[in-house]
Amino acid sequence: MRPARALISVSDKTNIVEFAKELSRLGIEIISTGGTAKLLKGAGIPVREISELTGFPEIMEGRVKTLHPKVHGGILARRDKDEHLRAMKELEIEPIDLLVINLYPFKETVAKGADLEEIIENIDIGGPTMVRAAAKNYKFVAIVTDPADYDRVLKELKETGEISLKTRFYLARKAFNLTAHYDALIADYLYSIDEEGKPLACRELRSPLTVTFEKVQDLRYGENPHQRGAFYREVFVKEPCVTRARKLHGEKELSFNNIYDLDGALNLVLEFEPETEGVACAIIKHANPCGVALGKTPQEAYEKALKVDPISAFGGIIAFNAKVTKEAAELITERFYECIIAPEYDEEALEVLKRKKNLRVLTTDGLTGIEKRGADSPFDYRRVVGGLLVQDRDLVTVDPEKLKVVTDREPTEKEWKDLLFAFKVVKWVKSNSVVYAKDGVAVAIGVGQTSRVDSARCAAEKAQMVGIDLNGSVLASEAFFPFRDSVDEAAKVGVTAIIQPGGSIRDKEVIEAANEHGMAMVFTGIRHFRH
Ligand code: 93A
Repeated sequence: MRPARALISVSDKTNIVEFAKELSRLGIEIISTGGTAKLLKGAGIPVREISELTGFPEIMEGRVKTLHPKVHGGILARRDKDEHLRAMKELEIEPIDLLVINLYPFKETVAKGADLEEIIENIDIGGPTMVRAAAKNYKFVAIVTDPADYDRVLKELKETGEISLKTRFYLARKAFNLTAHYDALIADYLYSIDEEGKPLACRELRSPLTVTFEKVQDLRYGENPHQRGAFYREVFVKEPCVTRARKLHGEKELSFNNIYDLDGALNLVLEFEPETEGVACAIIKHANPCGVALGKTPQEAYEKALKVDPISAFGGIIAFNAKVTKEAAELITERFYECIIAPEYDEEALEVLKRKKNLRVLTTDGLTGIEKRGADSPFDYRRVVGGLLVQDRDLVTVDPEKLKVVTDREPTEKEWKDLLFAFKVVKWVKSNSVVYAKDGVAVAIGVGQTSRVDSARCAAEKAQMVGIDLNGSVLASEAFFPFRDSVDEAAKVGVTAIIQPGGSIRDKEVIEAANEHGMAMVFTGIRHFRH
């Protein structure tokens, strides 16, 4: 296809003057809309105004400028059909062979915090209409929507005088991808507000699903080297999360598994308010914590977390809920870790961490934002072959007022503290999970066994191996005990109190076991399965 006429109408005017100049030099006639025409004319490029082509003025502040049969006929006409050619001739419709269009900046307008009226004005109607028309007719027409493609098109035009079918198909695909994403963005945004533009406290599960993702980057590979991988993020999300985190240091790119583990690490520490509950440190391996502790300082929290399982910690991911100090950084750099994520770093801490060339250091830019969690990213997605499971994220924390003591004995004050800590940690451990805790440290973590009693046993055995005494610890289980066996196991190693959802048909037997061992037991009524 040898283009004779181009219509240029762009909001993002990056490189458009250079591109148009070259097109014009190649003898292609240029038609353009208001702002674009002004810019091109200003640069000395011969331009025909769109109103001249349509014989109709741009009206309603530009809302209607290209929505005209002379434009759409010129784009959509099949050049191989007599009837189409006849209609063009009779109605004096001029063919338009090349379109250069990008759309009103809807996303950017939302991002800058504009009011609803301005946001609505930035819903492009004429642009996508032309883009879709041109993409549909790619056999005869070329549609360029991305300034990154200007060079490719120019090169081809200069070398061959044509835009090949291959390129037109490539451009058409991209064009439909753009309009599909653009409309999804609008729907996504509108589902996040009420009719007056106020953000909704929580979104509903929508049908059809219109959550928009944008590609951040390709990754070196996926979970394994033979799998391709890429990283996408939800568009309208402001809460502290790994997808918004900023890398401050570390030459190596984040990997698929790094990002997944960083997510788990950050979720866990964000359970804890630094001011009221203390500094939390979590060390994560394969999405599971191998060390979690609270401390008065990051150093203390880290040291306590590390002691639990120093072997597993090798090559792990570390997260803090508070500013990282130099003292903590010094200790961290004594060992090999992949990544660290925290709201902030002392300047000196950052200098210390930067000595490790491959340690990726990430910040949430001061955000701890526990209260904001889930506001604009309320869903959890699980992929199954051929489909998608969608659910609310598990953002529930227990209300201490609603806890039920079911044993003869009440937990002591110290036990209460550890029980609540352990139940927050166990939420982020893969099921079946149990967490033993003592003095604000998860002293043993039972991870992902297919039976609960195995999780309880494995964790206790591991603690023994490391030389940790579980005597006087408490235990949290993310789901109810189907039998009394786990309670008996816990008693053997000296657990004095247990927290669990309750709700088993054998609750009575389980409570009896706790009473027999002189334990306190608390029911939360909340289950935290994590598959
Ligand atoms: O307001 S619109 O929805 N109605 C139209 O008829 C129309 N035609 C082009 N938006 C329309 N456009 C858009 O204007 C293009 O998609 C482009 O983003 C923008 C370029 O406007 P200007 O050339 O005035 O800067």
